[in-house]
Amino acid sequence: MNFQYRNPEIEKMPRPELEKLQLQKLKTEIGYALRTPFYKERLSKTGIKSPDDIKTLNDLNKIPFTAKNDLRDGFPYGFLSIPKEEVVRLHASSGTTGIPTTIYFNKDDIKNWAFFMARCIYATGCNKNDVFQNMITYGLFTGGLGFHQGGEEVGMLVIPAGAGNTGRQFKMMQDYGTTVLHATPSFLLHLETKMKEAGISRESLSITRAFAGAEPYSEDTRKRIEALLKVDVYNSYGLSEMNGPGVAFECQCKDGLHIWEDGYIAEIVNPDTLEPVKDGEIGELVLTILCREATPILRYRTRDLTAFYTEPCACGRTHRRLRRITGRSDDMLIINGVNVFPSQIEEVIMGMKEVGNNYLIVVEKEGALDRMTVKTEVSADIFMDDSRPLNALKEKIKETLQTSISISPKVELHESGSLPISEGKAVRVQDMRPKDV
Ligand code: DLL
Repeated sequence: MNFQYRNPEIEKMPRPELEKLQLQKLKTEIGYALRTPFYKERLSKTGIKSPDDIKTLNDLNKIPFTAKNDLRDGFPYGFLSIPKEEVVRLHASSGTTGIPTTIYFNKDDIKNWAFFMARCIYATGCNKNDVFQNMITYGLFTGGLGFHQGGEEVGMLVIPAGAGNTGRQFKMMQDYGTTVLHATPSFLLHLETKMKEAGISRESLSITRAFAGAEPYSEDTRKRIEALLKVDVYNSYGLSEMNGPGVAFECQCKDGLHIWEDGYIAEIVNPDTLEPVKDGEIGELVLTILCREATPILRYRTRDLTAFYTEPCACGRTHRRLRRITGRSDDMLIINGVNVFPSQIEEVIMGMKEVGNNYLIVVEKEGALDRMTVKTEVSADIFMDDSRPLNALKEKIKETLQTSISISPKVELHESGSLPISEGKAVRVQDMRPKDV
């Protein structure tokens, strides 16, 4: 195979040199962190008062983990390390409550993000001759703009298509001769179903590659998309707290995701003991960002479960590979790429006096897409045989959820006391999606 490298001197850097580079960047990042109210306080307790207190990469172990709740508690500016007038952008994702996790960027941070994204895209064999249709949400979500900047950096023609509307997507693919797609894996499968329904022939399209990420999927799903759409599918991993996409990506070997270790320090720990797992064992990924000034985040508990590959990759890159994410160590659900915590739904419905005491969230597959149903009891003084107030309540729940978590689930109302009660801890989520990861 003919591999291409965007930054060969870094991508194939011998590990001792790579670790030296990490140490140097970690010290710089600690300097940024010490300017934030949050880390100033936290690091002072560990005796780290200046970047020079970090002598080796092992000194990272002295720093406590950072959790999503910390980011929430620091909302809105507790993690900001630069004056506000130097911030040029923010992105945000949902937290466990209504408070979003907000990440700020200065101009250089945005450039760095594009630099890593371009490296990912290039590693799959793309170049400036490609036409790249970015079929994912633009906006506060990082998938749209993250890939957009990376595509432009590679020099591809980028179509900011955004998510949804398969009819329009096919039209653009045909009109502009799209060669590369980016979407969630569920949307790629959905696209294929719609393609058949619309009678669009695969031969009328020029697509060769697709980037798929933002939600977990199995190797079987990858193979299925590849067979149906006749494209090479590359797994793409990232999270808003670490910029978004561009953290880890598959190369042309399509066997594990290279994590860019000049941009991130990756650790894998046992989620219960928080001790490092043995090399090759599954645990929770913990990340420290080395490429952002405005919002430094150290030892972030991603909650994503994965393992390091122990063998080097055939492509010659020295940056370690992660296994496909197999699940999470918390209860976050990902519905068609949108992150949702059950607690956010609870907050919305339990705030309504017409709603009773018990509820259940059911997630299923409907065709290729995820479908969420919120089943909730109504309060005891509502009569189930009067449909007008019931329909109004359904609409109210739907609209409020759409506004607060960008998901419009099916809503089912049940008589007070009729939903099953579990004997132990309440079971609030029934995830019926096939678990083939
Ligand atoms: O999903 C960033 C992204 C956009 C990644 C586009 C790839 C493509 P968040 O919305 O903050 O950011 O969600 C991050 O999504 O912690 C994982 O649980 C999950 N996730 C992301 N990529 C993958 C993947 C973006 N390839 C959360 N496989 C992460 C499995 C993934 N899970």
